[in-house]
Amino acid sequence: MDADAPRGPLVETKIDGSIGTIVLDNQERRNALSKMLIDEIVKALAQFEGQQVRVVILRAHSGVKVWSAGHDVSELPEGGRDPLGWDDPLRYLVRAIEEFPAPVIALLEGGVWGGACEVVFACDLIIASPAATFAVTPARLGVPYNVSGMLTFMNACTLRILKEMVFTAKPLSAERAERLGIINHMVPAEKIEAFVLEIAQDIVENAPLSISVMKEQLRMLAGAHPMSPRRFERVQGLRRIVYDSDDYEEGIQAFKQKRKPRFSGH
Ligand code: LCV
Repeated sequence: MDADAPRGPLVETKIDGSIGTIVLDNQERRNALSKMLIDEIVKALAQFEGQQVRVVILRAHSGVKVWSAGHDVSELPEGGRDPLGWDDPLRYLVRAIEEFPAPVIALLEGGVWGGACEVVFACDLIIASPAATFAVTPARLGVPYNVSGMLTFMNACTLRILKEMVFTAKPLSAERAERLGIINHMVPAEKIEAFVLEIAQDIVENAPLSISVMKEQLRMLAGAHPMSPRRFERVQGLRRIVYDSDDYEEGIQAFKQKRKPRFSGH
């Protein structure tokens, strides 16, 4: 496909009763979370909010091998600038999901990579097919993940499991994720859509205001980690060393050149 050709929508959306569904629809780029794709998801969420949708299902097409390949690497800044700053589209999407006034359910099939893991972990419920996997990949690219993103991950699993995921950058299976309580349910692919719709309908039948306020309370309580300005500044200084490093540059170049990175530690 001609890279410059105008492309149709990158997501499909629909509303059935009080249930809104967003389908990631950019398979040729493995649903990489580009600014364009993220803008369409955020726009859909805003429309759903305007129409008092009571549950959102965020999914890819049935049978995908890759749910999302994570942050669009071609949009990462080349050194000298924080790659995951406040205004990065990925950060914006995570906040939009966390602040959406109704539950967002991630329906997963296929691989979830990098920043897409944070997007999924920011969702309120996660239901995955056995083929789904979760790979947290900053170390694979030499990226210094940001503080609120690490907190999203910390709220999704124990510190020891998170360390294994971030240090190895290897995919974690849906079976193990369910066993560890990282996801709510693992459901066979042929049954997952009906299963998710049933849970969504259960939620729709309850009081939306009560649910919305409990979701916001839990967001505030889960984010209530005291970090002094001094500590925050120290973390930002450490992160700058990483995104100014040769290794950050090498990670991105290696990805673009489709080769294994050779990290020097500088
Ligand atoms: C841009 C892509 C991408 C992509 N960006 O298909 O968490 S952090 O800190 O790491 C954060 C910064 C982050 O999220 O970084 C991204 C982390 N993601 C990954 O490391 C996964 C990178 N992608 C892959 O490993 C493979 O694409 C998977 C295994 C997901 C799928 O492999 P498959 O063989 O099915 P291709 O690799 O051939 O990808 C198809 C097209 O999508 C592009 C890729 O460059 C290719 O484009 P071309 O046909 O132009 O070569 N693509 C894939 N992922 N994250 N573009």
